[in-house]
Amino acid sequence: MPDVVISGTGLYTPSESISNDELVEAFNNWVDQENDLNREAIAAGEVEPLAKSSSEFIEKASGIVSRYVVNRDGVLDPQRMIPRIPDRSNDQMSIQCEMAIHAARGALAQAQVDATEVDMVIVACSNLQRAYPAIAVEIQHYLGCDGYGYDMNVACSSATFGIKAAADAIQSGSAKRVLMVNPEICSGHLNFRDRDSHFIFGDACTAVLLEREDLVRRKDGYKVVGCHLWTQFSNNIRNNFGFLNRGDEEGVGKLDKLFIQNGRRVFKEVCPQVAKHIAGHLESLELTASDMSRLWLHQANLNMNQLVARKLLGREPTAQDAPVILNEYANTSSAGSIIAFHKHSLDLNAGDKGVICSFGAGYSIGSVVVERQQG
Ligand code: CO8
Repeated sequence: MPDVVISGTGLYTPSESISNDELVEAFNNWVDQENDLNREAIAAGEVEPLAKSSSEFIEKASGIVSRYVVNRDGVLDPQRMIPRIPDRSNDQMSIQCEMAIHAARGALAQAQVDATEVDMVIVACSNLQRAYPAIAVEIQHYLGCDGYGYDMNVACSSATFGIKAAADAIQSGSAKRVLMVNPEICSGHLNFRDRDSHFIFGDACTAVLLEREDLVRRKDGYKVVGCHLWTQFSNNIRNNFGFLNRGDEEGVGKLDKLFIQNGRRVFKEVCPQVAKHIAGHLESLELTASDMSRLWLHQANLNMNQLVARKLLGREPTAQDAPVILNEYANTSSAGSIIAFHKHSLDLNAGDKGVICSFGAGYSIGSVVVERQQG
């Protein structure tokens, strides 16, 4: 079977961002308005007053300091708290396609590959803006790629599952060059009026170009040493939004049609599983954690990443061991581990190995062990 190489990565970062303080101010203004509206019922003990959010809590509980968003005004307007994303006509490029094309151009340039040489496009992300046609086919059209494309969704693990699908396609001979993109507009499905989760997500798009090893022009890319995927059903992270919602009018607009999670349970159940998953994957490749120069982990929670890295390495991880980008980006779902890889992979030497690992709803975990190639 031919080897597969990650020869390029790209990142699109929206131009607008929101700091914790700005987000908390909007949330607390809304809380004041709601409590004022319910003043009498609260005084009579019939209604519990809503509690305020705090920047200190957010940074301490998650490590998040700010997040990029496709639109900040709509999110920060206490009367709305939903991003403003105007509909586009069918003749215009969709917003997810536009983000993906920005990120894809970066990956193609790094790999010195022309879009016409790509013969497969995979869009792998948590939320797709429409049912069909597939966003991947639209990207294929606007970039001028050959072959075929499709969309897939494994929530936060979409990118690593997408890399596995791309590597399988190349190794089986279905494709030679695969563009795998992760256009995540998490602000679209986040309840900015939920104190427990309003701070968690941000928007971004990543792109990864994978090529058959004998075709690469950029010689110092990363060979895919192995991929390992795992899923187990859980309701602890869930979103019931879908095309059947209109079949029950009473459910339309209810809070379960947005992101909901039991964050504590997720933290407790997923962390040990991730460490076990990576250790098992490395063992199957006759490697150990000490052979890894870097862990590019899913970026959901700083404490979570430190716990996973500590369990794996058996010591306190340094910033070099497991780079963090969630302070600036928050959780960008499937894009997170790829942003970490994109920003923190150029300094490794030929022969150095690392693991990209994402985890999230499903539950799902995907790990990709990679090795830096000689330039
Ligand atoms: N401000 C101040 N205080 C707060 C706030 C707030 N905003 N929120 C909660 N508190 C209080 C609580 O009321 C509680 O108070 P008390 O102790 O008096 O009861 C206290 O703080 C502690 O609350 P928690 O136990 O909830 O806090 P945690 O320490 O557990 O931290 C986290 C909460 C940060 C959510 C943490 O549990 C966490 O990060 N868990 C893991 C989450 C995770 O990784 N999820 C993965 C989801 S992503 C994914 O799979 C993709 C989904 C698809 C994306 C779609 C886009 C929207």
